[in-house]
Amino acid sequence: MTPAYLRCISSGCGKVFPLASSRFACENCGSLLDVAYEFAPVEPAALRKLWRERLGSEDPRDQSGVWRFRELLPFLAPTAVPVTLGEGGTPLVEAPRTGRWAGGVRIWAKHLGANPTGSFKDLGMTACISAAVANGARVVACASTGNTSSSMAAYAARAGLAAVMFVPFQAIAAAKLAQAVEFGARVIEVRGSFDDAFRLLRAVAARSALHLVNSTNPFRLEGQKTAVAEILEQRGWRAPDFLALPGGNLGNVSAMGKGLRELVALGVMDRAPRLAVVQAEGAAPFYKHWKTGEPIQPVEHPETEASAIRIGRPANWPKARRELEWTGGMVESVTDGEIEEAKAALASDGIGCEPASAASVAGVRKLCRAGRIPAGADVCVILTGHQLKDPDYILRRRERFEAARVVIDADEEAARRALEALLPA
Ligand code: AN7
Repeated sequence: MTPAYLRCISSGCGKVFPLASSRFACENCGSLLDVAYEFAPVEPAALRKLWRERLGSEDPRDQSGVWRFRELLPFLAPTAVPVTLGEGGTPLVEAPRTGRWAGGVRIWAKHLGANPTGSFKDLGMTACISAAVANGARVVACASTGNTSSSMAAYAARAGLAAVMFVPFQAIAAAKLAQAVEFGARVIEVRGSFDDAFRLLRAVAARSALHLVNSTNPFRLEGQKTAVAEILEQRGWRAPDFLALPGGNLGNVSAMGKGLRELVALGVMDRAPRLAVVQAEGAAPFYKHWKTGEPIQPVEHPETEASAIRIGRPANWPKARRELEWTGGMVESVTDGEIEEAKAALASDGIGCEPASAASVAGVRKLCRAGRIPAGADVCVILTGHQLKDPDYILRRRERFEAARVVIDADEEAARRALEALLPA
Protein backbone atom coordinates (compact mmCIF):
# COMPACT_ATOMS: atom_id res chain seq x y z
CA MET A 1 0.00 0.00 0.00
CA THR A 2 1.16 3.56 -0.74
CA PRO A 3 2.71 5.12 2.39
CA ALA A 4 0.40 7.85 3.73
CA TYR A 5 0.70 10.23 6.65
CA LEU A 6 -0.29 13.70 7.87
CA ARG A 7 2.19 16.51 7.26
CA CYS A 8 2.28 20.08 8.56
CA ILE A 9 2.04 22.55 5.65
CA SER A 10 4.40 25.10 7.20
CA SER A 11 7.71 25.08 5.32
CA GLY A 12 9.54 25.94 8.53
CA CYS A 13 8.04 22.95 10.35
CA GLY A 14 6.84 20.12 8.10
CA LYS A 15 6.34 17.78 11.06
CA VAL A 16 4.84 14.41 10.14
CA PHE A 17 2.13 12.54 12.07
CA PRO A 18 0.67 9.07 11.68
CA LEU A 19 -2.49 8.84 9.63
CA ALA A 20 -4.67 7.07 12.17
CA SER A 21 -5.56 10.25 13.92
CA SER A 22 -8.28 12.84 14.14
CA ARG A 23 -5.74 15.64 14.40
CA PHE A 24 -6.51 18.80 12.42
CA ALA A 25 -3.59 21.06 13.29
CA CYS A 26 0.13 20.60 13.78
CA GLU A 27 0.96 19.93 17.43
CA ASN A 28 4.27 21.65 16.97
CA CYS A 29 3.27 24.94 15.30
CA GLY A 30 -0.53 24.97 14.94
CA SER A 31 -0.54 25.08 11.11
CA LEU A 32 -2.92 23.14 8.86
CA LEU A 33 -2.14 19.56 7.89
CA ASP A 34 -2.08 17.79 4.52
CA VAL A 35 -2.71 14.15 3.90
CA ALA A 36 0.57 13.26 2.14
CA TYR A 37 1.49 10.18 0.13
CA GLU A 38 4.58 8.59 -1.31
CA PHE A 39 3.13 7.55 -4.64
CA ALA A 40 5.04 4.90 -6.55
CA PRO A 41 5.64 5.72 -10.23
CA VAL A 42 2.62 4.86 -12.38
CA GLU A 43 1.97 4.28 -16.06
CA PRO A 44 -0.37 7.26 -16.70
CA ALA A 45 -2.15 5.72 -19.68
CA ALA A 46 -2.86 2.52 -17.73
CA LEU A 47 -4.26 4.49 -14.79
CA ARG A 48 -6.51 6.58 -17.04
CA LYS A 49 -7.74 3.37 -18.68
CA LEU A 50 -8.43 1.69 -15.34
CA TRP A 51 -10.47 4.68 -14.14
CA ARG A 52 -12.44 4.71 -17.37
CA GLU A 53 -13.14 0.94 -17.29
CA ARG A 54 -14.58 1.23 -13.79
CA LEU A 55 -17.48 3.24 -15.25
CA GLY A 56 -18.96 -0.06 -16.36
CA SER A 57 -18.48 -1.81 -13.02
CA GLU A 58 -21.11 -2.78 -10.42
CA ASP A 59 -18.78 -2.26 -7.44
CA PRO A 60 -20.28 0.59 -5.32
CA ARG A 61 -16.80 2.11 -5.11
CA ASP A 62 -16.69 2.33 -8.88
CA GLN A 63 -20.12 3.95 -8.98
CA SER A 64 -18.78 6.77 -6.84
CA GLY A 65 -16.98 9.54 -8.71
CA VAL A 66 -14.68 9.82 -5.69
CA TRP A 67 -13.71 6.19 -5.04
CA ARG A 68 -13.42 5.39 -8.74
CA PHE A 69 -10.19 7.42 -8.44
CA ARG A 70 -9.12 5.56 -5.28
CA GLU A 71 -5.47 5.35 -6.39
CA LEU A 72 -5.45 9.06 -5.44
CA LEU A 73 -6.90 8.26 -1.99
CA PRO A 74 -4.65 5.59 -0.52
CA PHE A 75 -5.37 6.69 3.06
CA LEU A 76 -8.11 4.07 3.27
CA ALA A 77 -7.03 0.44 3.53
CA PRO A 78 -7.88 -1.46 0.32
CA THR A 79 -10.10 -3.77 2.37
CA ALA A 80 -12.09 -0.92 4.00
CA VAL A 81 -15.60 -0.23 2.71
CA PRO A 82 -16.10 3.49 2.15
CA VAL A 83 -19.28 5.29 3.25
CA THR A 84 -20.71 6.29 -0.12
CA LEU A 85 -23.98 7.59 -1.54
CA GLY A 86 -22.86 7.38 -5.15
CA GLU A 87 -21.45 10.91 -5.17
CA GLY A 88 -19.58 12.40 -8.13
CA GLY A 89 -20.24 11.52 -11.73
CA THR A 90 -21.61 15.02 -12.24
CA PRO A 91 -22.11 16.80 -15.58
CA LEU A 92 -19.64 19.08 -17.34
CA VAL A 93 -21.63 21.15 -19.84
CA GLU A 94 -20.75 24.10 -22.01
CA ALA A 95 -22.58 27.36 -21.29
CA PRO A 96 -22.30 29.27 -24.61
CA ARG A 97 -24.58 32.23 -23.80
CA THR A 98 -22.83 32.68 -20.48
CA GLY A 99 -19.47 32.55 -22.27
CA ARG A 100 -20.51 35.36 -24.64
CA TRP A 101 -21.96 37.36 -21.74
CA ALA A 102 -18.72 37.01 -19.79
CA GLY A 103 -16.66 38.49 -22.64
CA GLY A 104 -16.18 35.95 -25.39
CA VAL A 105 -14.69 33.00 -23.57
CA ARG A 106 -15.67 29.34 -23.66
CA ILE A 107 -17.26 28.43 -20.35
CA TRP A 108 -17.69 24.86 -19.19
CA ALA A 109 -19.78 24.39 -16.06
CA LYS A 110 -18.90 21.51 -13.77
CA HIS A 111 -22.08 21.09 -11.76
CA LEU A 112 -21.18 19.76 -8.34
CA GLY A 113 -24.72 20.66 -7.26
CA ALA A 114 -25.72 17.39 -8.97
CA ASN A 115 -24.42 15.42 -5.98
CA PRO A 116 -26.61 13.41 -3.55
CA THR A 117 -27.31 16.29 -1.14
CA GLY A 118 -26.98 18.99 -3.78
CA SER A 119 -23.49 20.35 -3.18
CA PHE A 120 -19.77 19.65 -3.67
CA LYS A 121 -19.50 18.89 0.04
CA ASP A 122 -20.55 15.29 -0.66
CA LEU A 123 -17.25 14.64 -2.44
CA GLY A 124 -15.39 15.58 0.72
CA MET A 125 -17.82 14.03 3.14
CA THR A 126 -17.59 10.50 1.71
CA ALA A 127 -13.82 10.63 2.28
CA CYS A 128 -13.98 12.31 5.66
CA ILE A 129 -16.75 10.14 7.13
CA SER A 130 -15.03 7.00 5.82
CA ALA A 131 -11.84 8.11 7.63
CA ALA A 132 -13.86 8.98 10.76
CA VAL A 133 -15.40 5.50 10.83
CA ALA A 134 -11.94 3.95 10.39
CA ASN A 135 -10.80 6.06 13.37
CA GLY A 136 -13.67 4.80 15.53
CA ALA A 137 -15.58 8.12 15.67
CA ARG A 138 -19.09 8.02 17.14
CA VAL A 139 -20.22 11.65 16.93
CA VAL A 140 -19.33 13.99 14.06
CA ALA A 141 -19.73 17.75 14.16
CA CYS A 142 -19.31 20.82 11.98
CA ALA A 143 -19.99 24.52 11.84
CA SER A 144 -21.68 25.44 8.60
CA THR A 145 -23.31 27.96 6.35
CA GLY A 146 -25.67 25.11 5.42
CA ASN A 147 -24.19 22.80 2.82
CA THR A 148 -21.52 21.11 4.92
CA SER A 149 -24.13 20.35 7.57
CA SER A 150 -26.65 18.82 5.10
CA SER A 151 -23.90 16.66 3.67
CA MET A 152 -22.50 15.67 7.06
CA ALA A 153 -26.00 14.74 8.24
CA ALA A 154 -26.59 12.46 5.24
CA TYR A 155 -23.24 10.65 5.42
CA ALA A 156 -23.42 10.37 9.23
CA ALA A 157 -26.88 8.79 8.90
CA ARG A 158 -25.49 6.43 6.30
CA ALA A 159 -22.64 5.41 8.62
CA GLY A 160 -24.83 5.19 11.72
CA LEU A 161 -23.06 8.09 13.48
CA ALA A 162 -24.64 10.89 15.48
CA ALA A 163 -24.23 14.39 13.98
CA VAL A 164 -24.22 17.84 15.57
CA MET A 165 -24.14 21.07 13.60
CA PHE A 166 -23.47 24.65 14.66
CA VAL A 167 -25.06 27.18 12.30
CA PRO A 168 -25.70 30.93 12.39
CA PHE A 169 -29.31 31.48 13.52
CA GLN A 170 -31.64 32.51 10.67
CA ALA A 171 -28.71 33.01 8.34
CA ILE A 172 -28.67 29.78 6.33
CA ALA A 173 -31.07 28.78 3.55
CA ALA A 174 -34.19 27.05 4.86
CA ALA A 175 -33.86 24.13 2.44
CA LYS A 176 -30.41 23.31 3.82
CA LEU A 177 -31.66 23.25 7.41
CA ALA A 178 -34.60 21.07 6.36
CA GLN A 179 -32.27 18.54 4.74
CA ALA A 180 -30.11 18.18 7.83
CA VAL A 181 -33.11 17.78 10.12
CA GLU A 182 -34.56 15.06 7.90
CA PHE A 183 -31.25 13.17 8.13
CA GLY A 184 -31.46 13.32 11.93
CA ALA A 185 -28.77 15.88 12.77
CA ARG A 186 -28.92 17.84 16.04
CA VAL A 187 -28.89 21.55 15.38
CA ILE A 188 -27.33 24.28 17.51
CA GLU A 189 -28.25 27.69 16.13
CA VAL A 190 -25.90 30.43 17.24
CA ARG A 191 -26.99 34.06 17.49
CA GLY A 192 -23.96 35.23 15.55
CA SER A 193 -22.05 34.57 12.34
CA PHE A 194 -20.65 31.37 10.83
CA ASP A 195 -17.28 32.41 12.25
CA ASP A 196 -18.79 32.63 15.75
CA ALA A 197 -20.34 29.17 15.29
CA PHE A 198 -16.99 27.72 14.16
CA ARG A 199 -15.15 29.32 17.09
CA LEU A 200 -17.65 27.93 19.59
CA LEU A 201 -17.51 24.46 18.08
CA ARG A 202 -13.73 24.37 18.23
CA ALA A 203 -13.80 25.56 21.83
CA VAL A 204 -16.16 22.79 22.97
CA ALA A 205 -15.05 19.99 20.63
CA ALA A 206 -11.86 19.14 22.51
CA ARG A 207 -13.79 18.31 25.67
CA SER A 208 -16.70 16.50 24.03
CA ALA A 209 -14.96 13.88 21.84
CA LEU A 210 -16.57 15.37 18.77
CA HIS A 211 -15.00 14.40 15.45
CA LEU A 212 -14.83 17.62 13.40
CA VAL A 213 -15.65 17.39 9.70
CA ASN A 214 -15.10 21.01 8.63
CA SER A 215 -12.67 21.56 5.76
CA THR A 216 -9.80 21.99 8.24
CA ASN A 217 -10.13 18.19 8.45
CA PRO A 218 -7.65 17.28 5.68
CA PHE A 219 -9.58 14.15 4.68
CA ARG A 220 -12.40 16.39 3.40
CA LEU A 221 -10.05 17.91 0.85
CA GLU A 222 -8.91 14.46 -0.29
CA GLY A 223 -12.42 13.67 -1.49
CA GLN A 224 -12.99 17.10 -3.01
CA LYS A 225 -9.75 16.96 -5.00
CA THR A 226 -11.13 14.12 -7.15
CA ALA A 227 -13.40 16.66 -8.90
CA VAL A 228 -10.40 17.76 -10.96
CA ALA A 229 -9.69 14.20 -12.08
CA GLU A 230 -13.29 13.86 -13.19
CA ILE A 231 -13.24 17.19 -15.05
CA LEU A 232 -10.01 16.31 -16.82
CA GLU A 233 -11.31 12.88 -17.78
CA GLN A 234 -14.48 14.48 -19.19
CA ARG A 235 -12.23 16.71 -21.32
CA GLY A 236 -10.05 13.89 -22.63
CA TRP A 237 -7.30 15.01 -20.21
CA ARG A 238 -6.87 18.41 -21.91
CA ALA A 239 -6.54 21.02 -19.18
CA PRO A 240 -8.62 24.21 -19.46
CA ASP A 241 -6.76 27.53 -19.30
CA PHE A 242 -8.56 28.59 -16.12
CA LEU A 243 -10.50 26.89 -13.36
CA ALA A 244 -12.73 29.34 -11.45
CA LEU A 245 -14.58 28.72 -8.22
CA PRO A 246 -16.17 30.61 -5.33
CA GLY A 247 -14.22 31.00 -2.09
CA GLY A 248 -15.59 30.97 1.46
CA ASN A 249 -13.57 28.96 3.94
CA LEU A 250 -11.21 28.24 0.97
CA GLY A 251 -11.25 24.47 1.36
CA ASN A 252 -12.40 23.76 -2.17
CA VAL A 253 -9.72 25.77 -3.97
CA SER A 254 -7.15 24.12 -1.70
CA ALA A 255 -8.50 20.70 -2.63
CA MET A 256 -8.54 21.45 -6.38
CA GLY A 257 -4.96 22.68 -6.24
CA LYS A 258 -3.78 19.58 -4.38
CA GLY A 259 -5.57 17.34 -6.87
CA LEU A 260 -3.93 19.14 -9.79
CA ARG A 261 -0.49 18.93 -8.19
CA GLU A 262 -0.82 15.20 -7.67
CA LEU A 263 -2.14 14.53 -11.17
CA VAL A 264 0.72 16.51 -12.70
CA ALA A 265 3.27 14.76 -10.46
CA LEU A 266 1.91 11.37 -11.49
CA GLY A 267 2.09 12.38 -15.16
CA VAL A 268 -1.65 11.81 -15.65
CA MET A 269 -1.95 15.38 -16.98
CA ASP A 270 0.78 17.57 -18.40
CA ARG A 271 -0.13 21.03 -17.11
CA ALA A 272 -2.51 22.60 -14.61
CA PRO A 273 -5.05 25.35 -15.32
CA ARG A 274 -4.64 28.64 -13.50
CA LEU A 275 -6.94 28.73 -10.48
CA ALA A 276 -9.23 31.74 -10.02
CA VAL A 277 -11.04 32.10 -6.71
CA VAL A 278 -13.92 34.54 -6.36
CA GLN A 279 -15.24 36.02 -3.12
CA ALA A 280 -18.33 38.09 -2.41
CA GLU A 281 -17.35 41.73 -1.88
CA GLY A 282 -18.80 41.89 1.65
CA ALA A 283 -16.94 38.72 2.69
CA ALA A 284 -13.62 39.04 0.86
CA PRO A 285 -10.73 38.91 3.36
CA PHE A 286 -8.66 36.67 1.11
CA TYR A 287 -9.16 38.95 -1.91
CA LYS A 288 -7.85 41.89 0.11
CA HIS A 289 -4.91 39.86 1.41
CA TRP A 290 -3.97 38.72 -2.11
CA LYS A 291 -4.33 42.17 -3.61
CA THR A 292 -2.46 44.14 -0.98
CA GLY A 293 0.07 41.56 0.22
CA GLU A 294 -0.80 42.61 3.79
CA PRO A 295 -1.42 39.95 6.46
CA ILE A 296 -4.94 38.59 6.19
CA GLN A 297 -7.49 40.59 8.19
CA PRO A 298 -10.74 38.91 9.25
CA VAL A 299 -14.02 40.55 8.24
CA GLU A 300 -15.97 40.87 11.50
CA HIS A 301 -19.42 41.26 9.94
CA PRO A 302 -19.39 39.50 6.58
CA GLU A 303 -22.30 40.53 4.35
CA THR A 304 -23.61 38.98 1.15
CA GLU A 305 -26.88 37.54 -0.03
CA ALA A 306 -24.90 34.44 -1.07
CA SER A 307 -25.21 33.00 2.44
CA ALA A 308 -23.03 29.95 1.69
CA ILE A 309 -19.94 32.15 1.40
CA ARG A 310 -20.74 34.63 4.18
CA ILE A 311 -17.47 33.83 5.94
CA GLY A 312 -15.11 36.39 7.48
CA ARG A 313 -12.24 34.18 8.75
CA PRO A 314 -11.36 31.64 6.06
CA ALA A 315 -9.56 28.83 7.87
CA ASN A 316 -7.81 27.37 4.83
CA TRP A 317 -6.26 30.58 3.48
CA PRO A 318 -2.62 29.39 3.76
CA LYS A 319 -3.43 26.32 1.66
CA ALA A 320 -5.40 28.41 -0.83
CA ARG A 321 -2.46 30.78 -1.21
CA ARG A 322 -0.07 27.91 -1.82
CA GLU A 323 -2.28 26.52 -4.61
CA LEU A 324 -2.81 29.91 -6.26
CA GLU A 325 0.91 30.61 -6.22
CA TRP A 326 1.95 27.45 -8.01
CA THR A 327 -0.75 27.71 -10.70
CA GLY A 328 -0.21 31.44 -11.31
CA GLY A 329 -3.71 31.95 -9.98
CA MET A 330 -5.81 35.01 -9.26
CA VAL A 331 -8.42 36.23 -6.79
CA GLU A 332 -11.42 38.42 -7.62
CA SER A 333 -14.30 39.88 -5.66
CA VAL A 334 -17.83 40.54 -6.93
CA THR A 335 -20.88 42.42 -5.70
CA ASP A 336 -24.22 40.77 -4.97
CA GLY A 337 -25.57 42.54 -8.06
CA GLU A 338 -22.88 40.94 -10.21
CA ILE A 339 -23.69 37.54 -8.70
CA GLU A 340 -27.35 38.08 -9.61
CA GLU A 341 -26.48 38.91 -13.22
CA ALA A 342 -24.23 35.85 -13.49
CA LYS A 343 -26.97 33.63 -12.13
CA ALA A 344 -29.34 35.01 -14.78
CA ALA A 345 -26.74 34.38 -17.51
CA LEU A 346 -26.39 30.75 -16.45
CA ALA A 347 -30.17 30.42 -16.33
CA SER A 348 -30.29 31.56 -19.98
CA ASP A 349 -28.23 28.45 -20.73
CA GLY A 350 -30.66 26.30 -18.73
CA ILE A 351 -28.24 25.96 -15.87
CA GLY A 352 -29.41 26.65 -12.32
CA CYS A 353 -27.24 26.99 -9.23
CA GLU A 354 -27.27 28.60 -5.84
CA PRO A 355 -26.09 32.23 -5.54
CA ALA A 356 -22.63 31.44 -4.11
CA SER A 357 -21.89 29.24 -7.13
CA ALA A 358 -22.67 32.03 -9.58
CA ALA A 359 -19.95 34.14 -7.97
CA SER A 360 -17.43 32.11 -9.98
CA VAL A 361 -19.03 33.18 -13.27
CA ALA A 362 -19.37 36.79 -12.12
CA GLY A 363 -15.66 36.70 -11.33
CA VAL A 364 -14.80 35.33 -14.76
CA ARG A 365 -16.58 38.24 -16.42
CA LYS A 366 -14.75 40.73 -14.24
CA LEU A 367 -11.38 39.10 -15.00
CA CYS A 368 -12.21 39.17 -18.74
CA ARG A 369 -13.06 42.85 -18.56
CA ALA A 370 -9.77 43.54 -16.82
CA GLY A 371 -7.93 41.66 -19.58
CA ARG A 372 -6.64 39.07 -17.12
CA ILE A 373 -8.59 36.27 -18.83
CA PRO A 374 -8.11 36.71 -22.60
CA ALA A 375 -10.97 36.44 -25.09
CA GLY A 376 -11.23 32.91 -26.46
CA ALA A 377 -9.86 31.33 -23.29
CA ASP A 378 -11.10 27.93 -22.22
CA VAL A 379 -12.58 28.38 -18.76
CA CYS A 380 -14.02 25.78 -16.45
CA VAL A 381 -16.26 27.06 -13.64
CA ILE A 382 -17.20 25.02 -10.61
CA LEU A 383 -20.88 25.29 -9.70
CA THR A 384 -20.83 24.33 -6.05
CA GLY A 385 -24.52 24.05 -5.14
CA HIS A 386 -27.91 23.17 -6.59
CA GLN A 387 -30.44 25.80 -7.71
CA LEU A 388 -33.02 24.48 -5.20
CA LYS A 389 -30.71 24.94 -2.23
CA ASP A 390 -31.93 28.52 -2.01
CA PRO A 391 -35.31 29.02 -3.72
CA ASP A 392 -36.01 31.99 -1.44
CA TYR A 393 -33.34 33.91 -3.34
CA ILE A 394 -35.38 33.49 -6.53
CA LEU A 395 -38.73 34.17 -4.84
CA ARG A 396 -37.35 37.38 -3.28
CA ARG A 397 -36.98 38.79 -6.80
CA ARG A 398 -40.69 39.49 -6.58
CA GLU A 399 -41.17 41.60 -9.70
CA ARG A 400 -39.54 39.10 -11.98
CA PHE A 401 -41.38 36.22 -10.34
CA GLU A 402 -44.78 37.90 -10.66
CA ALA A 403 -44.19 39.01 -14.27
CA ALA A 404 -43.64 35.39 -15.28
CA ARG A 405 -46.98 34.08 -14.00
CA VAL A 406 -50.77 34.40 -14.31
CA VAL A 407 -53.41 32.52 -12.30
CA ILE A 408 -56.60 31.67 -14.21
CA ASP A 409 -59.90 29.83 -13.75
CA ALA A 410 -60.22 26.49 -15.51
CA ASP A 411 -61.62 28.21 -18.56
CA GLU A 412 -60.50 28.09 -22.20
CA GLU A 413 -60.98 31.77 -22.93
CA ALA A 414 -58.97 32.68 -19.83
CA ALA A 415 -56.20 30.34 -20.98
CA ARG A 416 -56.14 32.08 -24.39
CA ARG A 417 -55.93 35.54 -22.82
CA ALA A 418 -53.22 34.38 -20.44
CA LEU A 419 -51.12 33.12 -23.33
CA GLU A 420 -51.52 36.46 -25.14
CA ALA A 421 -50.44 38.31 -22.02
CA LEU A 422 -47.42 36.12 -21.35
CA LEU A 423 -46.29 35.62 -24.95
CA PRO A 424 -47.14 38.84 -26.83
CA ALA A 425 -46.83 38.47 -30.62
C1 AN7 B 1 -22.43 26.51 -2.43
O1 AN7 B 1 -21.40 24.70 4.09
O2 AN7 B 1 -18.61 26.71 4.23
O3 AN7 B 1 -14.29 27.97 -0.02
O4 AN7 B 1 -20.36 25.46 5.84
O5 AN7 B 1 -21.76 26.01 0.25
O6 AN7 B 1 -14.49 25.50 0.30
O7 AN7 B 1 -15.57 27.07 1.89
C2 AN7 B 1 -19.98 26.29 2.36
C3 AN7 B 1 -19.18 26.79 1.40
C4 AN7 B 1 -19.00 27.74 -2.17
C5 AN7 B 1 -17.29 27.89 -0.43
N1 AN7 B 1 -20.20 27.41 -2.64
O8 AN7 B 1 -16.42 26.80 -0.41
C6 AN7 B 1 -20.50 25.38 4.61
C7 AN7 B 1 -19.60 26.18 3.76
C8 AN7 B 1 -21.12 26.84 -1.84
C9 AN7 B 1 -20.82 26.58 -0.50
C10 AN7 B 1 -18.65 27.51 -0.86
C11 AN7 B 1 -19.56 26.96 0.01
P1 AN7 B 1 -15.11 26.83 0.48
